[in-house]
Amino acid sequence: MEWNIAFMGAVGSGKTTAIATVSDIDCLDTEVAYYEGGPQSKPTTTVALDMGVLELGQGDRLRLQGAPGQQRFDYMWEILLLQAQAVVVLVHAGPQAQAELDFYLGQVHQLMAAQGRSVPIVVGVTHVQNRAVDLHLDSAAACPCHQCRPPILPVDARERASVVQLLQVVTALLEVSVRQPEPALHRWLGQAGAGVVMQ
Ligand SMILES: Nc1nc2c(ncn2[C@@H]2O[C@H](COP(=O)(O)OP(=O)(O)O)[C@@H](O)[C@H]2O)c(=O)[nH]1
Ligand SMILES: [Mg+2]
Repeated sequence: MEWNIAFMGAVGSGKTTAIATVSDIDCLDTEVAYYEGGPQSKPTTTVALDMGVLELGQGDRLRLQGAPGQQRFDYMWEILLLQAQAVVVLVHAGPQAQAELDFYLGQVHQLMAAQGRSVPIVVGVTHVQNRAVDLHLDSAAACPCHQCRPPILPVDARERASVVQLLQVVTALLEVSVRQPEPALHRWLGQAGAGVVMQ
């Protein structure tokens, strides 16, 4: 069985790094130098996608697909989300984190709704080392139903164990969504307005 996991998030949030850190194959990446401008911390940017594979054993694998962070490449977001069975949203810790989270979660919910689908989402907060970081981010506001509350975990995209831990949460949610197909559950929760937190 193969599962496509889409990595979304702003430029510099760690998508390319996270995929390269855990991939069992040499990653395909599409890094190019900025034409102009760009953050000082980062000389290149992803223009199409990152692609890695995490082998789960017995022929099962996660295909890890990183989206470009820049909004001008948002046509790639739609293509990757069309194929995704789950989504990881990476957010760079800091004062802009909630706005980034709202924006990218909002995009995921919107594009999934347009496809009539809903998939498990996990949020990873990167760049949290050696800092007292407030992880009290709210992942519920971005979905119109206000019931979806994707789990939020700190992650170091440079450390294999940390990214694997994040992906274990993703696969656990995938297993649940196979047994209880999430679009149906999502619709039911939205209609019922039940006070149930769906993760
Ligand atoms: N300290 C720290 N640096 C990170 C982390 N994740 C990524 N980086 C660094 O941040 C920079 C941008 O990461 P990159 O993967 O290119 O971000 P992308 O634009 O989302 O693909 C790189 O120099 C990474 O080494 C993290 O969790 N902690
Ligand atoms: Mg990248």
